[in-house]
Amino acid sequence: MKIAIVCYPTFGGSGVVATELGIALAGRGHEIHFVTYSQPVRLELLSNKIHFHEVNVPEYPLFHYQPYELALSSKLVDTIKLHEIDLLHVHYAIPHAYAGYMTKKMLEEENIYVPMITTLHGTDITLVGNHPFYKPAVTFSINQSDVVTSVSENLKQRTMEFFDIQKEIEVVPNFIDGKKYSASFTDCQRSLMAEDDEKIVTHISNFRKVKRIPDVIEVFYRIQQEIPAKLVMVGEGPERTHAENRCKELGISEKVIFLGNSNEIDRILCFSDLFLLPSETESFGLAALEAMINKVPVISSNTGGIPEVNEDGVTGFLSDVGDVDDMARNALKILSDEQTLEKFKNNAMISAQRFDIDRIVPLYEAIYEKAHKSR
Ligand code: GMT
Repeated sequence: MKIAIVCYPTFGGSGVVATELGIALAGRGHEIHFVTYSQPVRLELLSNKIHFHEVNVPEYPLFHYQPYELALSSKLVDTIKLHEIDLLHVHYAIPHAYAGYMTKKMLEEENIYVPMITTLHGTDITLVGNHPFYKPAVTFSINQSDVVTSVSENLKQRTMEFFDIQKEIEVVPNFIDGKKYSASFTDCQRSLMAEDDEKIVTHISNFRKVKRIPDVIEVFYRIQQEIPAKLVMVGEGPERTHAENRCKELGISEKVIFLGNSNEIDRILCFSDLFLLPSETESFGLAALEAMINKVPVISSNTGGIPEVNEDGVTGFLSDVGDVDDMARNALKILSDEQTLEKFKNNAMISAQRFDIDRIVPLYEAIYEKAHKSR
């Protein structure tokens, strides 16, 4: 099939999932057209099966806010007509499902019918989408999608609670390419980050409030009081400066390395012993899954879709949101004993295979086939 994928191209779960999905679909013979405002960060290789169409929004001083939805839907109409696209898959409801609906309507004027699949990722429902200023438009565009998918059972339930949804929501979990990771590094270069006797604890996120970055620091503070350890912080966002200051106040700056955004997540996870994800909420927790496939156990909050990924007592531990003492206790249970650490590492990698790309991508393909047939 010829599929247009709309996503956010920046670092962030929904863009990563959309990009990896497009690459996998291209590998399975589909022709993929990414339509977004810049080339997705994980899209390294363009090929005759993967195309990128940039949405440009001309600046005009009259507009206080430049109309991205207008530019996106116009670009989609042109791209779909020019490349005879069969299907539109939008990731993250705001404003992509809204722009997608307008695209469909414009095309229908020309007797072109293109089904739209909307994948809900999390904050489009739990944080942003249910704001009263957006809610009617988000409800409308979800209901107008031909198929709606969500990345976890929990996100599906929350969507039904928050919005008046008339459609069935299909759960298609996020996925990971196990082959890519098993083929990765044999030499993890731990020495780049830590001394031989130190454990390496890692956190990766966009450093927004919802990630509870201060909890990451508090948990690590307690860990390093008991065992030699380093904390590797990967990502950029509004909470970073505050976190760096807090490390200084606690006198642990020497033990905490802030790396900023990185394209080498697997290289970093390769030398990590433990992953911290104490988020306020998380529809899925793709970062936890990426850690797990790299044999890194996860200490997380018990919220949203995280328990669907991190198995309590098996691949890591779950604690109440904000319970940093419990998180630190659990972290030490794993890190203080080599045998326990090895057991959790193996469990994490085995459990992550539930979400292997070869299991999940066919679920999307089946949805595409069905939507295309019932056009
Ligand atoms: O976590 C973020 O803030 C980024 C956000 C996104 O849309 O890029 O992530 C959401 O989608 C990811 C991919 O489906 C999920 O793994 C994350 O759990 C989800 N984030 C939240 O629900 C906070």
